[in-house]
Amino acid sequence: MSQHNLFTALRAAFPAEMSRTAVETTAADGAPLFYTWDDLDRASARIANLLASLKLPEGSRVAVQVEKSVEAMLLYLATLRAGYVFLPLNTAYQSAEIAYFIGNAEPAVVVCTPGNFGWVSKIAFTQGTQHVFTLGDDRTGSLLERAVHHHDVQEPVARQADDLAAILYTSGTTGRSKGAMLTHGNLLSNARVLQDYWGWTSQGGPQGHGDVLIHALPIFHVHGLFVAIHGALLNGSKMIWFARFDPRAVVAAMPRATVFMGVPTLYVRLLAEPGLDRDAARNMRLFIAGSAPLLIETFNAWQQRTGHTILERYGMSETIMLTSNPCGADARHAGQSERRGGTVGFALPGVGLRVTDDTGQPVPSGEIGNIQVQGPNVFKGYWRMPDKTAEEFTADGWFKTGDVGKVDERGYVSIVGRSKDLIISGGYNVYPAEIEGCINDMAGVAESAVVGVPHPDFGEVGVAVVIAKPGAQLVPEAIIATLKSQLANFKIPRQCFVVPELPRNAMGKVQKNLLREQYKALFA
Ligand code: MCA
Ligand code: AMP
Repeated sequence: MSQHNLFTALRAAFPAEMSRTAVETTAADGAPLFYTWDDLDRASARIANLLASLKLPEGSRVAVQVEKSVEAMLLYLATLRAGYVFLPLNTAYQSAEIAYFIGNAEPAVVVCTPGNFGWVSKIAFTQGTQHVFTLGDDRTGSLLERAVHHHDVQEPVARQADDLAAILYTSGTTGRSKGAMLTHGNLLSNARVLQDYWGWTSQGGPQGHGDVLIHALPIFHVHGLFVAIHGALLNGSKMIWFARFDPRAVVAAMPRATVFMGVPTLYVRLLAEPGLDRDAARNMRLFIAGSAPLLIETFNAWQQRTGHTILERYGMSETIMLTSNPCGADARHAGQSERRGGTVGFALPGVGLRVTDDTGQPVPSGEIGNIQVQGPNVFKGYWRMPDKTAEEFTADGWFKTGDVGKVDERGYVSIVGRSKDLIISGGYNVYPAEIEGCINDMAGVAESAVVGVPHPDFGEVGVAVVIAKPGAQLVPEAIIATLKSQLANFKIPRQCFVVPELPRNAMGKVQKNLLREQYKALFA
């Protein structure tokens, strides 16, 4: 049987010299920690063999909510090896959110932090999960205790390109989160395109072994889990691994690295670091930004401070990467090599991208419309939601991104807005409908609206505007406190206002644009 397991392709790219350092990091006590390529291979084999020993049904989901660690990455690789489906969960999610994901995905295995075992295992066992393991960020927990008894050699389970590799939950503009189903073929095809497009190299670099990636993003979303990890592994590149983003430590690591990936907030925070200058960035080859709009001010400031031009790219959980500014000259676009601030570059090779009006007709270049895409990177659909999946595709098979943008005559794509009601805060997506639902359920609330307003650090943050029921007395701080007990911290509005009425149009619909305008200077 042909082998399309993504792990097999990643493993084939490991360098012949398996004793070389693959990951360099710092232990919880501050001591330096090194993992060789051999360590990655053998440790992920042990975990894969542990998973195989559980005799799980075909297509089983392995849901994981743990702090970032190299072992958490190994668990991802092990899940691929064993042929199961990886389901990463943001560590900020609270019990009600976790209960929904576990109930919806019905994972056969759940892995959580030792500290959360009590409540997570209760939810998991109630929902029918058979196996709950723990994994701490200091190599503690039952997962590794069990894995150590398994063999350190494992043949990756044969997978077809169309078989599921991961499910990533993304919130919906209405209703609950949807699980985007990504296949081995989606992930590998996109990783290979990026390997070529971003010029990953195994030559040169500060240590002579080619590119070295600074990995400072969380690993429960596309950016840190797929774009960054696949990029490094598929090139046999070392990673300098940070469990948490610390701007000073990242600047200190730059002379030993060549590639950095971050959401715009990371760039804003790095620019606030006095040590960031041309000398610190002297060995760097590529700074990549995405997940949220990069302000032109940040793009320009970075150029001035470091002499490097940030490469901005655009993607989604459902599609992985869609467009990118050029790394070198782009052959398909008349040799264009300019990274243009305020644009997300060209559609990647193999990605079809079109801009349409609301009737679905393509608009001429330069005109604004809805962005639709297709390609081998586009997901298989939403987990157990065939109707939602059908809604998000056009009759001729294009995926509706919900982003609004334009393509200029040279092929550069710009995102100018979103037709979906979404706030992107520090690179995390926040769906106002979910927050409004929680507020509307509170006693004394008649109605609410949550809007995104500019924020110097997070790009955008939410502001809640609430109407009380007649006679009810609402306290904004109490509303925020209740939300904090229900939702992940990044979803909590930064401010809450109780007002007598919301602006409405003739149809009675709340005019969120007017609220955004009213509160736009709150954090200026
Ligand atoms: C933390 N807080 C936030 C956020 N993160 N609030 C809003 N938005 C956030 N993103 C809250 C904390 O709960 C805390 O609240 C307060 O802000 C201060 O926390 P701080 O210590 O400053 O935060 P941090 O721990 O330093 O985290 C900031 C961060 C982090 C490093 C920017 O949010 C982060 O790693 N973001 C990256 C997200 C990412 O990887 N996105 C990629 C998605 P309190 O004080 O009240 O407790 S993939 C994707 O979008 C697509 C596919 C793509 O194109 O890549
Ligand atoms: P997610 O569902 O978390 O994967 O977020 C995907 C969304 O992030 C996209 O639909 C865009 O709205 C947004 N996004 C990602 N990259 C960029 C970018 N470079 N510029 C503007 N928006 C972006």
